[in-house]
Amino acid sequence: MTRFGVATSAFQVEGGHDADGRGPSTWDEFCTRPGAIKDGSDARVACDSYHRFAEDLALLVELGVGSYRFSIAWPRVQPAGAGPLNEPGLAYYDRVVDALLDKGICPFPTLYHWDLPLPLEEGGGWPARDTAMRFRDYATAVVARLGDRVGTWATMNEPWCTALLGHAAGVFAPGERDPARAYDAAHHLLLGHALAARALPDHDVGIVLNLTTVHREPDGDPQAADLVDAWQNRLWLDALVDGRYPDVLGLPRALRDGDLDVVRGSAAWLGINYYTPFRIGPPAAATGAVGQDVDAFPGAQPFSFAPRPPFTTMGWEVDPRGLVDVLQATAQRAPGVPLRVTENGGAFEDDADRITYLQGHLEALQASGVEVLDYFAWSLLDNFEWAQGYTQRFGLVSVEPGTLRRVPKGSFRWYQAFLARPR
Ligand code: IFM
Repeated sequence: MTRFGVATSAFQVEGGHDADGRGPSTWDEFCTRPGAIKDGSDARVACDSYHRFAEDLALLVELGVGSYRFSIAWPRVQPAGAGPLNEPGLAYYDRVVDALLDKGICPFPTLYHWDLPLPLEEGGGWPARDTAMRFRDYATAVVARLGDRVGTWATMNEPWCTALLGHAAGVFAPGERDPARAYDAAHHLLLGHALAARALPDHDVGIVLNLTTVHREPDGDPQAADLVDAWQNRLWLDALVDGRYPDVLGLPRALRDGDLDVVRGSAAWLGINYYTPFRIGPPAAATGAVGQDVDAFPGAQPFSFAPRPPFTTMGWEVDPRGLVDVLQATAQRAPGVPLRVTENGGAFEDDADRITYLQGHLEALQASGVEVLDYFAWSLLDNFEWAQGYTQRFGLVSVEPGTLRRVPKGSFRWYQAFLARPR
């Protein structure tokens, strides 16, 4: 039976950017770059969940969730990215875990949701092999502290975003545009996940991927469709399931003998973050239209995306059928590996659209026939949406600018009623 929850991530909600010894992350630095964030904002305060977790907890209890997916901020726990741990930072997560358990809510932590400690970025970041070892050590230290109460861990959230949006398209931290380094980063993210998972044999350690369906329109560019699918889906699944990389991508320069043996079979479960399908249109030369992140698919000639309405305010197509397809495809690709939907939701100005989105996707979840252990709606709160700043509202709860007062939306009440239904 599926357990239902909600999700957030540390950088997007916590704030407290320099509280109790937290150090800067690569995203803190990225936010200072002119033009990097759409509304010029940053996440120094965000929703201030670091100081207001009690309020968030009360919302979780009121909502009636069975689990809460949150992430642990590496720069809060180990500001240098190596060496001594920052006790007050770790103590915060200790309190979060205890408070959730006390209310009967399962804590579901992710160890890395993009906020790399800045000293590690400056030392080479994910394109450098050492970062994978540092992640293993950090993960081991956190689990040593919280693992008596938390059995299931996610290592990485959407490594595609860090590697490809961060190092090829340059629209996410660290803002680099170098495809070869992006592929090295992808490899080291997988290696870091696998080293951590293998160092924690007594825990249930998985990874969260943003997999999606890739459709080629009748006039769509076949080479682009193949490359998009390879970067978005096959790279991660081929490595994790079969210990290889897709032929069309070649091999990362960073690959060393034995690495893929470590990666193969290292995910005890797979988390799927599903938001939207990709429809690949004609080469851009034919349309003049280039999708904003096409550079995140190195090797493809400029091509266009052809999303169909309705759209979220992110410009993402709403297509619940895509969730059915991605669940069925992943279940087939990774037989026997337990699946979770670790994020699903939509950014809308009109909350009625959010309800329609959630309802459609929850029906799709059921219709897929695939066994899914957990489903997490994204997100509990309106929060810092990365390069989009505060312009996108994914929350079931709005957060008033200035006062940071939490105000549940109609979608909160709708999900609350859904959760209360007997199953
Ligand atoms: O807000 C993000 C989250 O951090 C990762 N998955 C996608 C969400 C919406 O863009």
